[in-house]
Amino acid sequence: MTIEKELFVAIQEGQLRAFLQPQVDMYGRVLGGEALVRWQHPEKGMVSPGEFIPVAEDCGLIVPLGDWMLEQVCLLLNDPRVRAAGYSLSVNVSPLQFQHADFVEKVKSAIQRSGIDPRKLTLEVTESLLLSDVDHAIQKMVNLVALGVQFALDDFGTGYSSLAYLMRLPIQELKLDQVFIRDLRVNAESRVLVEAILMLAKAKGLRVVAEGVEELEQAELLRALEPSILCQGYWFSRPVLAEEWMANPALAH
Ligand code: G
Ligand code: G
Ligand code: MN
Ligand code: NA
Repeated sequence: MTIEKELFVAIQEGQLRAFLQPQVDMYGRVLGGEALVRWQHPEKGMVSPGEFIPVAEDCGLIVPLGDWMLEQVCLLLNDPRVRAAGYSLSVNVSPLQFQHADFVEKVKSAIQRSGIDPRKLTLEVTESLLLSDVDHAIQKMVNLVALGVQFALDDFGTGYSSLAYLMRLPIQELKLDQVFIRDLRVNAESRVLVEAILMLAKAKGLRVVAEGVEELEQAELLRALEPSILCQGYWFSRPVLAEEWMANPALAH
């Protein structure tokens, strides 16, 4: 069987799993997390999305996969433990999924069916959204923001778009790409870039999440630069099976 066919079957037969990676504030409190898909393959075990997301994007299966993840995240947000803790959850939205004519309706109906507070749902998009019709993409985002949903710009700082262009997007959050965090302590240039991005975010009233925080020193540096920053990365926790997280939400240190 080709991987496309296997993936099709996997979606049909419920082999996908939602994992969550916590996002932590400067006091070590978990405020929410990012949902990341995994494939519980009957023979290969847990397959990483790096191996099948590109395939799903090429063959269009990213649309049903993305629908499923959105549904899962709404279910999780509806969990009484998540509600009680006030967590926000974010989910990755692939360009093809976003460009789909039904996307706004799908999000709207997922919110209505689950009865969640839409402000707790963040859609992570990348600047590749801007490769097609920009005005149309912005209009769609505006319609979703009107529903109460939040937008995060993922992998911020690694793309090719001009800042002016990016700042036209109606987003509420920037996700600092892990390349900036990786050598924050040793590379003065990375640090200057991070400081500049933090200033920009502050001026625009955007929340910032740092990705790929693997060491305490990185978290401390980031928090010294911007106390309101949220950190996500292996130092706090790897992505964990959503059900496991629910059972023990205070996983991060
Ligand atoms: O979790 P991991 O770091 O292995 O993820 C690898 C890549 O797969 C990342 O770029 C991540 O954004 C992407 N990814 C993970 N889960 C999803 C998902 O549910 N939808 C989409 N579109 N991408 C995802
Ligand atoms: O593309 P996106 O930013 O959505 O994907 C995030 C990816 O980063 C996921 O695949 C996740 O598993 C991975 N990740 C999360 N924390 C860390 C970390 O601390 N270090 C590294 N190297 N990768 C991480
Ligand atoms: Mn992401
Ligand atoms: Na990212």
